[in-house]
Amino acid sequence: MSTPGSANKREPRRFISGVVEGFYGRPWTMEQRTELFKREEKWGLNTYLYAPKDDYKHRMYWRDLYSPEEAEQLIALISAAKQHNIDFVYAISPGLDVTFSNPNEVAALKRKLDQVKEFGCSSFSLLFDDIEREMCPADKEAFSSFAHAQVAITNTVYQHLGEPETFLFCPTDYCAAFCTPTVTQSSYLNTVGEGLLPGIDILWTGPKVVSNKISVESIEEVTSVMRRPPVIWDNIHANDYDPQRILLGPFKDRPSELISKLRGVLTNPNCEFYPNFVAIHTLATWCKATAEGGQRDVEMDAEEQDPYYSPQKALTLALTDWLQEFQSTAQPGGPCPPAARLKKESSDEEPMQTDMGESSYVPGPGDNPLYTAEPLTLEDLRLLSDLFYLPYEHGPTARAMLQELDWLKNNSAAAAAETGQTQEWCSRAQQFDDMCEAVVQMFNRLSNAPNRSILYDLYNYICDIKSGVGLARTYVKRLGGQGRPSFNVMNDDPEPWGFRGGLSGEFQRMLPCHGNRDLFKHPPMTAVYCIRPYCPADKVEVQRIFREMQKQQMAQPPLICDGLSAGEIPPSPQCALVLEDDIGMCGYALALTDAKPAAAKIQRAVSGSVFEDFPSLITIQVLARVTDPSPARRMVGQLLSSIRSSGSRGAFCELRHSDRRMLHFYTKLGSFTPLKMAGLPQDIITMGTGL
Ligand code: GDL
Repeated sequence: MSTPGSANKREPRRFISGVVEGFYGRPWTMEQRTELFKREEKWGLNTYLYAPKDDYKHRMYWRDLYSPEEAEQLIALISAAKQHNIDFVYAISPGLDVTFSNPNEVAALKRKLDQVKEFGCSSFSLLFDDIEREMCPADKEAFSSFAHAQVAITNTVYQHLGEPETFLFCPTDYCAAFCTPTVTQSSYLNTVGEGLLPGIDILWTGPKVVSNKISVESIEEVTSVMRRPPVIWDNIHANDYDPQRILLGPFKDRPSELISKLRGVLTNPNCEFYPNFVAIHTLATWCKATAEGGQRDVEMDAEEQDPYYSPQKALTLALTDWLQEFQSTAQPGGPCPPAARLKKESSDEEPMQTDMGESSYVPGPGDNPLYTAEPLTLEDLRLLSDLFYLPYEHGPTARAMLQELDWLKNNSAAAAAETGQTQEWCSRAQQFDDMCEAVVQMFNRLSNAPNRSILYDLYNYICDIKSGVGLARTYVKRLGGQGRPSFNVMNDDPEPWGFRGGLSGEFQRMLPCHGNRDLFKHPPMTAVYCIRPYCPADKVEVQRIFREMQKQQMAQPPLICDGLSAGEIPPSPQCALVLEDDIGMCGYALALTDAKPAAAKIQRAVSGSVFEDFPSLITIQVLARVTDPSPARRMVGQLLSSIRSSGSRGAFCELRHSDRRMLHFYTKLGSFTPLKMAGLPQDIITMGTGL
């Protein structure tokens, strides 16, 4: 039975803040969740949204009621949340297979939520994220749209449960990127906004699924469409989409001005429970950073723009507290404190080596000294956080390391060819080596820390970064002329850690440009580009770009590729792409898998051996307004991959000496090197790459 309308008489509702366990993969344990409630209470957060994607009865078997054993656990959990003043919100995701128009389905949903209500839960949530948008025939018949179907079932369930104080709805279009054509014009979101009863709050992840920044303007926009301020489901610290990443940087790039414009923020953090200390602690600091309640920060760094919240300071606060936690032995698998060690009996949870009973071995004069663990430091944790920072940003030390490696790589060959590496090179190589050593030391001290629960959650990641850094370190040593040949990173017969990443790594490396984006070289950009196959109707635009670019160069002597750009020679199949931005076409990339006929056409003499190694030709032009080199790089990558599939052994390009921009571009690509060709007109350079 419903208890109508209570939403209207309520006091101004408190800002919802806390954690959503909403990731894919292994759910947290009941103990971890109880620990979470303690932390949330201590740090001033107030909500926990139970939504583990891979929990059977949350999503896949949403209709199934809980067994007596499961019920007992949930009852205990809900009561633990209450004890710590945490609002336990039970979420259910029926969207995989629910038939909205079938009364039995609605009844099944009510029955399940009634059961959870009996466990003591009073806050609920219906989630429709990550599901098919297509309705079944029966629903199409009953509802004018998917949004109408979701609104109907949500309102029914909300009223059935007595209009709970907290009731959250997650739309299928839960971020701006999913809205078609735009947030304001999305008919889905407008229907949801108009149709959902006012006491129901709506979850929103921001501009994207994992939002780099969330601006005040974007929230004002979505608020007007939803007819209520959203509760942010923040995926900034989620890592379920990439098994090589864990996010240990501070909550960031959400201006604290947002607090007064939102209904709440719930973070959906890393799958590993213990490393979420930083994610949750910094979110809690952010939540306190209001103009009314917070201290205005008078020592604000020039880079920081938020007067009430500094991510760097929040991070230091979090890491300082986290350091204490690493010292704790009060968890399974940790070493015994010395006094307890004498009394403790062996337990199943203890690793073998700590099960030493009362052995307090004292080495003799000629014996090995005992291994002594150095304590972990705040600097170690700062480094750890820098190495595993945020989805779109590496921490300062990680950035510095990448920058140094890049410089050492780019400046080594020229210097070494003459008199060996310069003094500057050597001293920077040494500094790089020191930074790598700090990572190894951090790894050692972390592995020795008493709190094994945190360590085990972090272990794969720190091992991975230690190996990655180790490879880079060996490479720099080799550039500097040190290191045994067997250390050669490019060894013909490496150990498996010399070709890392498994099958997935192999797939990535096979894709053009390794199929990846390095954050260091390509920080998130704001312009959106589209690369699509060339079609005959594009000929005029391609010619226009060609002429525009030609204006800036001498047109004589002609290049082999000119006929291609001018539309006189058609490109080979699958070998033509165009680049567009929001203004229009802004570049193109064309190729011939066999360049011989085109060379003959302009009577260019090219030696047979060059055509043997590099039978194909590519040309690319990008207007000056495209300052980001990555779209051009991606086009070249895609062309080379098509040329390779045609069976060609290599490709070349021709450039004029005066075309500094393209020269720089091809040089930076790394794969193209200058080709020596007799009889080439003086101001033309040819560069080639094997495939
Ligand atoms: C998502 C999923 C979430 C997942 C996250 C990160 C929402 C609303 N849903 O799209 O379960 O953990 O991405 O991969 O964010």
